[in-house]
Amino acid sequence: MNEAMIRQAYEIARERYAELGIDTEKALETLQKVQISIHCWQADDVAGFESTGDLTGGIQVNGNYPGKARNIDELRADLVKALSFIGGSHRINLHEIYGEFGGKKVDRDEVSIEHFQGWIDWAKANGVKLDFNSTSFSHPKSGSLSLSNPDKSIRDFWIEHTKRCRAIANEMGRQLDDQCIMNLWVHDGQKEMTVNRMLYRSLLKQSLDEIFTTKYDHMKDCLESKVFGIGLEAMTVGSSDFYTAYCAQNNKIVTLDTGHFHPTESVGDKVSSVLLFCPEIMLHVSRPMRWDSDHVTIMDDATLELCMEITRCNALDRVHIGLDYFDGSINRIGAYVVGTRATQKSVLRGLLEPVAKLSELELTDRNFQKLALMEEAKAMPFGDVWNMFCLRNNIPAGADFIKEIEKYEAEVTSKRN
Ligand code: RNT
Ligand code: ZN
Repeated sequence: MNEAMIRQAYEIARERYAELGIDTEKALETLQKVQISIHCWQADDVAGFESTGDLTGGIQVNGNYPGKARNIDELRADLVKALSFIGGSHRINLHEIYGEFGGKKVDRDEVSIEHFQGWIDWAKANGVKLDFNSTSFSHPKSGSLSLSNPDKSIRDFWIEHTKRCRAIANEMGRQLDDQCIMNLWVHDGQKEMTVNRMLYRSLLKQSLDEIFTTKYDHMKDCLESKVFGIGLEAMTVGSSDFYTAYCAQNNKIVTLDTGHFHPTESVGDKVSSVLLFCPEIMLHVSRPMRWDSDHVTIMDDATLELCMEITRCNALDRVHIGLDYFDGSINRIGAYVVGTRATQKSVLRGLLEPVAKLSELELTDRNFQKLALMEEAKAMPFGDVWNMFCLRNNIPAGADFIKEIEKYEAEVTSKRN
């Protein structure tokens, strides 16, 4: 895009927003500081570097688009490429199965910091921070129950795994001088009508209590619920009620994955409720289509509602924004860039909302006026502010990144097989 045109359009946009009482400079400054936790697993369809086994645990990747990352070097190169089209400084969210195992079999209850030192060094060199996840899926002991398994030996295996992951996360946070957020999602559930709900849930609670006995200074725990997984349709042990209550009682961070609720539930609506009882929220922004399909995030109504709710609650410092989608049917670097930019754009839309005016109208019962202003706000030139964000970050504005990704595909990813 033409730089002079971007500047000119921005000046007009700045004045138009000022008329509504909004300072676009302040919005850009805030957006600059919003870190997105970018999931490493879009690059290789959640395969990881541990084995060549199938993806289990009720999640599924669809599509066979050529060029997925086959090893750690390719995955890192793809992430660096994607980051070059994303303004601001961000975080990379790793799963335990993405450790550097050097071709050796390192079982999940044997993993330690040595397998992630390379990632920490890479993060330092590339100016990103790290977040982490334990991995209970895609393993011979995954079955349908891990931390809630009535078989103590299996439960203990996953407890040991999760404890080790927390220690790794803490070391990541210490070395990078920034709290590492560790997410815990276990697929535990049942395919069929379940009679032992209380048993599984009390075992999960017990396992979590044991896992969290160690206190760390450089990591934070977050817990992710889900409504159901493929093949585990009848019940999920770690339901929304379970983790919301657990987090409220134990001062833990709630992870809200936008694909993990009933299709008509609003995740945006949950922000204020959760923040009144839990310290912080971690988001897994995704795009569920009919089910938890993990389509690439776009600036749709659900994402906008969620991001605008964060800014309305003035809670950007208590909500960590992470992404969680995996689409194997399109260019995967493109998937990263589209989803991350869409999330940033949605946050920007929130920052440019005339909240003070809308709030006053609502509190004084001027509801037609509120609705009218909300509608008109949708037609404000937010794209001109967004392009300025891109320009200042020295990244392609508008759709200019498309041809750059095509070039990387022609030169790099298409040559993988
Ligand atoms: C699964 C959860 C979970 C995973 C990742 C890979 O439904 O959303 O967060 O997507 O851990
Ligand atoms: Zn998730």
